[in-house]
Amino acid sequence: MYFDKIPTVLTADELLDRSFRRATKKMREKPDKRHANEDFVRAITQATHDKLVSIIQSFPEFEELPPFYRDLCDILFGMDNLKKNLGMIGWAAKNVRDVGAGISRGMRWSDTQVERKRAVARIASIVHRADDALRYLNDVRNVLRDLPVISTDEFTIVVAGYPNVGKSSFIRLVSSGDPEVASYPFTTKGVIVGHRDAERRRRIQFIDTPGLLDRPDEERNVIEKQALNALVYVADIVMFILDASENCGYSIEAQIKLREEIESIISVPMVTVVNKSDMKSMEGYYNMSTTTKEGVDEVLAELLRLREEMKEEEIVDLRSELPVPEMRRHGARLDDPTSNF
Ligand SMILES: Nc1nc2c(ncn2[C@@H]2O[C@H](COP(=O)(O)OP(=O)(O)OP(=O)(O)O)[C@@H](O)[C@H]2O)c(=O)[nH]1
Ligand SMILES: [Mg+2]
Repeated sequence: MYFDKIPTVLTADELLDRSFRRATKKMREKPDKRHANEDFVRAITQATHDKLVSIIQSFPEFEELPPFYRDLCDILFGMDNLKKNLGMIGWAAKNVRDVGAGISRGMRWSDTQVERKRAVARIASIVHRADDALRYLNDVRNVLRDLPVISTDEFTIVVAGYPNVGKSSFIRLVSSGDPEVASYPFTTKGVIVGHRDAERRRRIQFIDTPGLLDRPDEERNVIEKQALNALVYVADIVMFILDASENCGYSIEAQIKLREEIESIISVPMVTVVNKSDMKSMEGYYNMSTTTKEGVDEVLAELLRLREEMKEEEIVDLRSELPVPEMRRHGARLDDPTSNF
């Protein structure tokens, strides 16, 4: 994963405290009384600079992440915001280095306690100016660490639909995913991953998404945008759930309109399923109830059938792209001694 190794981002005070300790320790190891203050300034400059640089390096290159994660980071934090805050840390690192180097150079002629104090104060002031950015990046780090790990190798079924229609109930029933289920909309606020074992130790990845409303893109909230992002980038199949009973609080017409919109933006097959069939079912669709479990096996069977079909298509596709072997094209036989091949 890209995000699980990012260490806690220290606040300005914590960072200065560590740099101080590192510089003091270094001085104790190499006591050179003649240049003690100059060496201390050099050491604290180096330690502070290195710590700031290591923060920048601990974050991934956001623009170069796979599209799903890149857009997710943009949705959650805003790419410009990320760049601005990382840029602030870069600014602080460079300034600490320049100021520290400048002051320590001058200390060759006047190695005084006063200059040493001046350097420490200047460095502390620069790092404090980056304190907001450091705190912000620590919040980012905490969110990134909890993002779901989405595999790009596993066959992926993304479950979508209006809020409160039973998406999470389905995911809980058929996979290892453990999303919260509740009787109010927008219970699921991010993308949640579950797995189901399939043949030959291959797993199917199920992705639960937050509910979507049928409304223009610019009005969609951060929660909805995450759902769309998963649909567009990671789905091999989209399973769209309708609630014909309208117990979810939304009309079936609005739900069907959303279904059509989703179908128009994705390029993978879509399976539409009416849930809560214990209350109301609808002709022309798969019907199921995650409460009574009626119809759930049939829906699963259809998803697996589609998956098989897609695998076969892939094989055919691959075959048609294979170059026809030269020998066959010329009608030559391997065991033909007169053949030039
Ligand atoms: N009667 C009935 N209720 C159901 C069924 N499936 C889910 N529910 C109920 O519908 C409500 C919403 O279920 P969730 O699984 O949280 O729905 P969701 O689509 O994940 O909702 P959001 O995360 O808010 O988008 C809960 O109170 C469930 O108990 C069903 O088959 N029959
Ligand atoms: Mg949910």
